[in-house]
Amino acid sequence: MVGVIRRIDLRGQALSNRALVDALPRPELSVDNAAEIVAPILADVRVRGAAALRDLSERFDGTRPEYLRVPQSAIDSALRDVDPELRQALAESITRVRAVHEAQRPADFSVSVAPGAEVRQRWIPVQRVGLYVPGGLAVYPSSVIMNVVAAQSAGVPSLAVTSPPQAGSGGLPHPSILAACAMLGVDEVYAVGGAQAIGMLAFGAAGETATDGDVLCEPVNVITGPGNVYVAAAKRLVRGSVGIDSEAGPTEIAILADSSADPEFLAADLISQAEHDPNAAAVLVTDDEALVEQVEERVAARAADTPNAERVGTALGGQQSAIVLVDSIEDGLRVVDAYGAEHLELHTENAAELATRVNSAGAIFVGPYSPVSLGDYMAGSNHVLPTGGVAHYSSGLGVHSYLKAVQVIEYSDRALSEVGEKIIAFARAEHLPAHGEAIEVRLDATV
Ligand code: HSO
Ligand code: ZN
Repeated sequence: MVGVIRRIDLRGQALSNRALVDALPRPELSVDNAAEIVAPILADVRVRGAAALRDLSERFDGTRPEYLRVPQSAIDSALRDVDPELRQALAESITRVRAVHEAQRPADFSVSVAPGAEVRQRWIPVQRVGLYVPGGLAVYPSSVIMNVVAAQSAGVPSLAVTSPPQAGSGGLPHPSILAACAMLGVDEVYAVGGAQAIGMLAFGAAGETATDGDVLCEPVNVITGPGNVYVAAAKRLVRGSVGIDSEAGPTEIAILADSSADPEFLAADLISQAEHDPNAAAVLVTDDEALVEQVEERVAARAADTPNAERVGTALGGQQSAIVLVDSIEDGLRVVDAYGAEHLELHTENAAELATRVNSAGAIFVGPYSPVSLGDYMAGSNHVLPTGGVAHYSSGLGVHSYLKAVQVIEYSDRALSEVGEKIIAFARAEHLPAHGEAIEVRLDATV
């Protein structure tokens, strides 16, 4: 039956890491599968630019946008008309997210390796970035904040935001998204969504007249932002010609809980992320069978009542969601580490201590009063986080996503001559004598 979370019982089993990975729930529609669907869309945008974007919008968003680039007047009026309560919420979120991201900026440094031998490191912002804001099943002004504030805190000079056109908003992105852009001082906004938006940002797009110099959008250097599985697949395909943040596909919540947890909180949190997407994943890992029964009961009651019940039911009943029973919280820690969830909530005794021992998660939410919804909007942390196990090797969105480190080398003649013979020995060993000569010519000059 749709909506019932399946159980996976790992108790009494000594699982190798490999077996653990196989036992864990993962979605059916992977980014790999979606890539096949997305490749021709990217090719179309590359060749036909704006004309392709209009056709693809009609096909996938059910609207043919009048404006692909949102006029400034529409951004201004969205800010004028925004609900005052939402405006205050956006402002508070911006303040908190900015505080965290300003603190994230890494420091430049300079090391004197020997007298007169200096290596410096400078962090340089990427010059132009494209920020994707989803808007299919729901609209996400909060994602505007997460992307834009991180890029601004990194010092990025040029940024473009793109979000799907909404049939109900005259083919423009949702007004709340435009209002958030206005509050952040963003004036380059496109009404383009899905894989086609990623193509537009990666390749740039010619304007509709297709005459030389008619450009709708200039290409960017880095594309970030969450999206559905097709957006994630498109980002994977354009990676290389542009940089991307870690893959942020359909959302995931994992909860590690013991008998101290409140089943009502757990049920509410599992459902909260399930309402994003029928492909969203909700995973509860616990050593307490009584808690499982209580959570199942509370999930059933709450899921029946929630406005997005259909999506929630599909997500919870899908093979990507599960309740995993383990012998102990220590075993549970191994399970959540192997899973590498986008969001990991810890509802256990000593949750703060446990958090220090987690190795793989996009973000960790400690204790009963730090739910994922807090992080989605208001904690100050970023909600664009790695999904699908990418947390094993990658971080969530942050200032670092928009920075490159460059090393600057400056040696004096004396400092060079001090290591000259050693460099020449290296060059000889690598059969690259011209490398050695580039040193010798200087040593000769200094004697
Ligand atoms: N949980 C989503 C972010 C979000 N939730 C935005 C609500 N609005 C992915 O981390
Ligand atoms: Zn969310």
